Amino acid sequence: MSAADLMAVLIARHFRYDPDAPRDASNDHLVFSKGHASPLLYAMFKAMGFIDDEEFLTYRRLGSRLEGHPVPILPWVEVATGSLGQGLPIGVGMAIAGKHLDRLPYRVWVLCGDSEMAEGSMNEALEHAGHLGLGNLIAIVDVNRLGQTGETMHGWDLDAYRDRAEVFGWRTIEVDGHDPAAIDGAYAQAAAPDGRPTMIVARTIKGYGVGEVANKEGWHGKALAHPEQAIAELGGERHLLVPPLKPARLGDPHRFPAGRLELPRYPVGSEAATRQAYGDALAALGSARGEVVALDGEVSNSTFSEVFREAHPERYFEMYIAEQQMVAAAVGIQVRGWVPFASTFAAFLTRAYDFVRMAAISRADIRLSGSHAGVSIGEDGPSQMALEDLAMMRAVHGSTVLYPCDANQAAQLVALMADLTGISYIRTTRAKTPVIYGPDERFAVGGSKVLRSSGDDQAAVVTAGITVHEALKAADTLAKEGISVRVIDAYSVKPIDAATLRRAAAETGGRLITVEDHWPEGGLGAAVLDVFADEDLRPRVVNLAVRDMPGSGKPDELLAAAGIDAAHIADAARRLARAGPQIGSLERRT
Ligand SMILES: Cc1ncc(C[n+]2csc(CCOP(=O)(O)OP(=O)(O)O)c2C)c(N)n1
Repeated sequence: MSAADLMAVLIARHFRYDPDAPRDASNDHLVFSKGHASPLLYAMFKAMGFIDDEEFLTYRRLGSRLEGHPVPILPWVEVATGSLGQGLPIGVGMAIAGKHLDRLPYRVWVLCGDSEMAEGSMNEALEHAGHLGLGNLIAIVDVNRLGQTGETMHGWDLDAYRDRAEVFGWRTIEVDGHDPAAIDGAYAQAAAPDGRPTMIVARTIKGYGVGEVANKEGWHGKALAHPEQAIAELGGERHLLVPPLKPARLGDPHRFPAGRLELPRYPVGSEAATRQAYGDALAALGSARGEVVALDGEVSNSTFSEVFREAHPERYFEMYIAEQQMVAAAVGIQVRGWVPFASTFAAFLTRAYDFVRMAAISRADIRLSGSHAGVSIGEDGPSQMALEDLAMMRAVHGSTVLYPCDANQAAQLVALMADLTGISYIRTTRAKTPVIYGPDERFAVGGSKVLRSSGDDQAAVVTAGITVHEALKAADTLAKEGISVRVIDAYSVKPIDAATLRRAAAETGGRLITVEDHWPEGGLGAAVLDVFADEDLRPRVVNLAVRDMPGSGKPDELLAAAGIDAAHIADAARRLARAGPQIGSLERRT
């Protein structure tokens, strides 16, 4: 109710939108950063004629499109909100798409709560929007003084919000959020671009218009005790229809040139880092497909997204050290059909995890690249080592998790990612690794490669990334001792190649070793165990993973210290070979 007047004036006089063509490039965009104000959003949909009373009253019921917080299963909702502090950063992404990619003057309106302005991500958004001069972005801050449990840090001190925005280069307009004429004037001013984003700082009253709750604490998210009285106070039952203003046709969105895909080719036997291959492949993909866009968190010379930046500077966005804003921008950009790849050290993606989680709820298609995986980065020490990223990314609904071991494989997987839906993640390695696959070798999401096998394998080593090379060394050593082991490169950690794992379990008498440069929780070993958890017959799985807190050291030293190098793999295989078959009854199934 605090923002109802703000939104009423918006839809009646300023918001340009064609509900019959919600993906039309000429439409304005509206994001409810305060997603919990969904009753207001759905009331707007009712007023604009998108939904009827009957549907409105299904609010929050099982199966209803009108969930407690907005989700894009509704055609007029573009991104999910409800985790506070996300709508404005995503709006920044949409505004980037408008200004730099589509190059169309549609506007992005974002309704923010005052309490959510305390989120660090809102400050990232303010700074980026100011820095980029996103004149197409209008934030409306509903300063109703109250949050969920009491007063916000700044109460009705509107200047606290205004000053902060102005420091970041925003134009600001303070307004009485219950004075329609003043609101109308503020929107008109905001819509006249001056190269700066605009913040409308509106003084409002929470629960406005209903005496029982107006400006009172303790009513956040609660149902009214006397709804009939409230309806009477608000002027009685009415059925206003306020169709949105049709947008003027803004023209065709800008398109970047496209050509043939020519992925980089690395000679077998040479050495190259998979992070280098990420950058090389992304640049090649950018030449082939004009819709590919790259973002990076100020480490492009480490992740190698700098190769893309040099090749396609107009489609590269430096997000500085603001990982939440980086992922949010990717989500906002993909709303308009662009294909974003965002990269940073894998360890620092943890910082943006809530944005990744929400991106899945947004049904967003984004691609993430995390470099510097695991202890193998060496001297920089554990603050830079990603040791939980596989677990984190596997846990995202509908995600794809890829972990290449060589440059040609990495390049092919990057190309595959462009056409994936949902959240896809590629984990890359700092060190150069031997190129073992030819440039024409093909890989598939859900696939794996069996690199060593015989009819007499006494164990199977399942691994991915840098430890594939350790496993190959171990297999060669063991072969000289007369012990053959199978080596499986499980580069698709999710979905994992369950059929190949089942076959390996059956053909090695149930003796599997998983090896990963990651904590034992939630990574590759866990993915392998998941395959067998509910099987009648389960193999024994030895999980070699990083178990103690690593320090600095040479990569080889750290792999050895963590127990995931060739020597440790060989030891584990010898033990299993000595132990004999672990599940003889597996034969029944094979
Ligand atoms: C990140 C996050 N933290 C906490 C919450 C729980 N929560 C929902 S609404 C709310 C208060 C929001 O206050 P404000 O942004 O001022 O909105 P308003 O008072 O207008 O409802 C809180 C803390 C949340 N949804 N997201």
